[in-house]
This record gives sequence, C-alpha cells and structure tokens, in this order.
Amino acid sequence: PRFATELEQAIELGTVEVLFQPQFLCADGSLAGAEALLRWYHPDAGELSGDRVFELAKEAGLAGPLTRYLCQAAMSAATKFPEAVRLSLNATPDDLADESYPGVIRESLSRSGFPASRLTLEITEQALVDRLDVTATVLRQMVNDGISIALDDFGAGFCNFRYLKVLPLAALKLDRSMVEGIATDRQDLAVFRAIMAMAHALDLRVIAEGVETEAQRKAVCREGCDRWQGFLGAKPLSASEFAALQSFFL
Ligand code: G
Ligand code: G
Ligand code: MN
Ligand code: NA
Repeated sequence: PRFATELEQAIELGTVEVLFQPQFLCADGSLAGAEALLRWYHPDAGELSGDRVFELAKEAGLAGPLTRYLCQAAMSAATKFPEAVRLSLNATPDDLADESYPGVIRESLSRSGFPASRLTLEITEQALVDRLDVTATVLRQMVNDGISIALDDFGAGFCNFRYLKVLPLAALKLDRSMVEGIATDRQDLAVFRAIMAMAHALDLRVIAEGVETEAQRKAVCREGCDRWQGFLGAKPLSASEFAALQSFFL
C-alpha cells in the first residue's frame, strides 16, 4: 500500500527514470538503437529493476499508468536522438493482452512526434504463452502502424518455434546466455550458428545482447548478427548521456 502511493507519486512527478542502452551496427560500429529501460530509486529499497517495478505496479493497479508514462517519456527523449537511432520499447505480457495497447502507443507517437518507422517493440514469449490470440491481433495492428517487433530474450525460455511463424516478427534478440560462451565454447558456438541459420532462413534480423567482451563482439558479428548491445559498448545511460554518445569504434 505504501509502495502503491509512492509509485503513483513517482509516476506523477516523473521521478521514475527512463535510461537508454545503446545498440551498435555490426557493419560499421555506428550507433543504431536505444533500448529504453526504466529505473526507480526508492528511498528505502534502493534501485529497483524494471521487472520489480512492474510487479509492484501491477499489485497497485498502476501498470496501465506506468506503461503510458514510460512510452511517452521514452519517445519524447528519443525525438532528440540522431535519426539513425531506432527506439526499442519493452512490452509486458499484460500490455500485449490488452486491446487498447496499440492506441496507447499511437497516442505517444502522435504526442511526441516520434516516427512509428523508428520504433521496435520488444516482446517475450511469455506474452504468447499467456494469451496468444489477443497478442497476435495486437501485434498485427502495431505492424500495420509501421512498428517493428523483436522477440526478446530468445534462447532463454522454452522457445516454441511455432511463434516464429505465427507472429509478424522483424528480429530476434538473442539472450545473453546464448552469447556468453560463443567465443570460448564449441557447443555454444554450434547452437548459435544453428539459430543464425534459422533466423536468416526466416528473414529475421538478429541482435545479440549482453555483449561484454571484445571477443564476444567479434564472434557475434562474424556469425552474422546485425547489431549488438551490452556492457562492452555502454550500460544504460540517461537521455543526455546517450545524446552525447558517439559510435563504437571498431
Ligand atoms: O534493466 P533491468 O535489469 O532492470 O531490466 C530487467 C527487466 O525489466 C528486463 O527484462 C526488461 O525487459 C524489464 N524492463 C526494463 N525496463 C522496462 C520497461 O520500460 N518496460 C517493460 N515492460 N519492461 C522493462
Ligand atoms: O530482458 P531485457 O533484454 O529487456 O533486459 C535487458 C537487461 O540486461 C537490462 O537490465 C540491462 O541492464 C541488462 N544488460 C544489458 N547489457 C548487459 C550486459 O552486457 N551484461 C549483463 N550482465 N547485463 C546486461
Ligand atoms: Mn529487452
Ligand atoms: Na533480453
């Protein structure tokens, strides 16, 4: 109950922070994307992760307001980023099971002036497990609006390969557990290669996340990923830090 009041105030005051983690093109190291990640610094509990804040918001009946706040804040900030930078927003399973969600996104797009063609929605397979029917409909509306969809955390869950066919996906985002051993473990590399072959056969672009070392960056790019993201490039940054960022020099 106390958290609920505090979170409600934080949303109103705009003290829930939106950070941006850069994504880089494998081809030339240029800055090509920003994943919006929320942070809330609670006076007693300290820094709370995105998942935890959404859990608390859901319990407090504030998930809808939080989603609307984050969409608006992320898109407004992203209008100041270079044109080559796409914005990635994470969507919760609840967002995607809600038929009013495409309208929420549309409203933020029109209020902020951020173009739909530069927006990627990151979804997880949990949304599909929960409500495949509604989620598929919601996603098709978003794609009609010009938004791209990426399947996040790929390789970390149960990976029902049927989703790759029934969903209007533009990209796979490989979970960092797929990336971790790629430069040091033959079996990890074999799995990575099989996923890349499948993704390319399905015309999906691939982004590697959790890239922490130069050896991992080289390997994911050599194996055909389009983009990479991870602490090697940068941790999540404030909007002003992000705007001051340059390319990752190869
Ligand atoms: O950055 P962090 O470790 O807090 O992220 C933890 C999880 O919280 C990630 O899986 C991420 O997808 C989720 N998350 C972070 N920011 C957001 C957000 O703005 N919206 C949603 N729906 N999820 C987020
Ligand atoms: O699940 P999702 O991909 O939306 O969440 C991304 C989370 O991963 C964020 O919390 C972000 O801070 C974290 N992250 C980003 N890059 C790295 C990295 O290189 N290593 C690790 N361990 N975590 C990362
Ligand atoms: Mn994500
Ligand atoms: Na992820």
